[in-house]
Amino acid sequence: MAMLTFERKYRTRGGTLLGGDLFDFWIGPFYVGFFGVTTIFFALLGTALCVWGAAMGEGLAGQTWNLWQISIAPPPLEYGLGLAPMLEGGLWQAITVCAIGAFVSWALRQAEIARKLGMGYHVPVAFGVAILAYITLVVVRPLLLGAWGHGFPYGIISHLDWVSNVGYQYLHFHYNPAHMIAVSFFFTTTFALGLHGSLILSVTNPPKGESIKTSEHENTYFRDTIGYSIGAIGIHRLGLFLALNAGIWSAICIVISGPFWTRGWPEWWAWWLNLPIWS
Ligand code: UQ1
Repeated sequence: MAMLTFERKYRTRGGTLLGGDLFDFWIGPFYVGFFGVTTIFFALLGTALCVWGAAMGEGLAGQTWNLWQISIAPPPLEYGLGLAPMLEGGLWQAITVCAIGAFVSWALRQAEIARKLGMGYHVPVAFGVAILAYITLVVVRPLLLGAWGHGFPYGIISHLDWVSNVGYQYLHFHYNPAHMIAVSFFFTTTFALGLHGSLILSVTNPPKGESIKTSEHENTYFRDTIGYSIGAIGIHRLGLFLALNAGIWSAICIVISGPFWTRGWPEWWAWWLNLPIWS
């Protein structure tokens, strides 16, 4: 049976947050909605501005169509929190507005679809954490430091250079305690996904001629190996917890660098070396 045949019964009207039933329809398999329209608008405009910037000479070393080297830079620090001319960071400011507009529109479209289906808001809330991490980088931290120039440049190589440079500005970023926690959550997320994905495939993708196994086999596998199974819902709760914390601690580790701590991160650990218990 084609997907669209049995999915038709889930296509319920209403549940929109804005616009009533104006955009309450589907194009092929895709729900449109007011926020689908605003997502397309911001995404197309932001992309066009990037292409225009590339054509006007924004690149790591002057004008280039090399996809790796194109870079839309934020304004020089001298512009502070003001608006900059288009080719001196104004483009970056406009693209940032488009990016936030598109990301937030997408989250609100997810919320509308969740309402239609009578689901919880877990998906838009989770995506909201990713948006929060981005906004921390290009809005919150630049605001706290007093200049849009503290945002990162929009380019494949250039944003990596930015991460490296900002890291070395604090001598050794791996000594940032929030960075330590964020990295640990990223690694644990991939570990949990590896365990979960392999477990699910191992029970649902048997060799030819053999039947699929059940959740009892999943539980038994982990009880036999480590004496504990977190369960089918539990692993997804754990996964969501780990993934959201990776994003949240990433945002924390960068927003405290500068606004809260301006010296090298290794030096922050002086509080540990200075504990009276060592003397
Ligand atoms: C697990 O216990 C479980 O329950 C059956 C899963 O559900 C399908 C899993 O995917 C995984 C990975 C585990 C094991 C995880 C822990 C934290 C013991």
